[in-house]
Amino acid sequence: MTTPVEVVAPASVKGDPYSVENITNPYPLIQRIREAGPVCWLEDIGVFAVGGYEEVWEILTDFETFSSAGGLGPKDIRKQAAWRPPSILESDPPTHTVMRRALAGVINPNVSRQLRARITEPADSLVDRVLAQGEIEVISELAEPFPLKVIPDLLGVRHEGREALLPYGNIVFNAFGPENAILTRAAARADELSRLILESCTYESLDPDGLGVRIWDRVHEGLITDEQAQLLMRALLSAGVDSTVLAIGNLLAVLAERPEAWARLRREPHLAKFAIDESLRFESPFQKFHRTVSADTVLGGVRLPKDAKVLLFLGAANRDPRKWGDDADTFDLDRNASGHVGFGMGLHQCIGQPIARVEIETLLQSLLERVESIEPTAEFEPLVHNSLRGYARIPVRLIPA
Ligand code: OVM
Repeated sequence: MTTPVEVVAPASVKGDPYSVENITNPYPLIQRIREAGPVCWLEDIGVFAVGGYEEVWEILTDFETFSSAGGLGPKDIRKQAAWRPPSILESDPPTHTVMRRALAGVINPNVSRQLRARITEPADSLVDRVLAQGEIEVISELAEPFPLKVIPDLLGVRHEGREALLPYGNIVFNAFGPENAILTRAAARADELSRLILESCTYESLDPDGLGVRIWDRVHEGLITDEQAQLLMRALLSAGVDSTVLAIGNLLAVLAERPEAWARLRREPHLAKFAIDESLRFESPFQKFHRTVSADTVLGGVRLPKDAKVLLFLGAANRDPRKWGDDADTFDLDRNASGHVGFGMGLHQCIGQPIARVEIETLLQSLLERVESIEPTAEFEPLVHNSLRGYARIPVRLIPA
């Protein structure tokens, strides 16, 4: 005999997570979502929402019940066409499995080792340059230029069209939210930017010595189609720049606001890796996206009907006191932040993670060696964005060591 699951109505929560107020400071709404129960109903936008670590983890690791093929935004792209052909992150097995295998053959630990050796000098010279300036704006002068050089150089992407990378990523990540004014503004040049990006992803336009062309080897082996290879290249270019820019920005913002943490990292540089994971937990760049329910189910006592969208708050899971303790809202260099969902979890967990980590580690190490302190010179300006959290401007003064 099976015990029937007790089913309750989800608590209703007021508040629009896409309002400018809740975007610039998501934490009060996030707390109400977590405290409303395992699953709540966001009445202002008409969607189920989950902010507890356990439930976010459960959804991310149950790809059979919580599908990605409906897209990560609020509309079901199987019913209403998406703005572009679906990506690997908008797929389920068995399609996903083949695509993931093709990428896994290209991004491996060897890549990160070679990348580290290659980008140490560029990181050092970038840091020397901004240090000579003294006062800088971190996003435009440090956080953007570094991934914008590292990623296309690594993949062998031609120079023509590289200017499309940031604005294209801005469309992609904003499209994980509703069709509001934020997305409309980001998507103004969608056709032109899509064309530039797709042209950069063809076999012919890739440098034969770069990593990107290795994806095309998988076509020649018969694992994936031409179209799939182009879309996997597109995925690396979509996912690999904006997210890392904000991860670098959030880390440096957190450390600029905590001079004692900067001083300690300079004394104990082996803590750098922990600082990076703690900042990914504490200020997760990728805050929220949706999954689609594949078949009627019950989660945390709440009935979720087939085809319903569920909004996952990764940034809430990463500050859930039941997982992280009563000081979950504190940045703590002594915390073990492993298990955070800043890179997701399960089948779709960020495949570019080793690359992002090497970029962030290299830049941080270079700064720790050369910079005595980072002093904010004006209030940091938050980014208004549908799915990413970070800053548009981080004005600081760098004091040389
Ligand atoms: C993609 C893609 C784009 C943005 C983010 C992402 C976080 C993937 O095109 O596959 O993963």
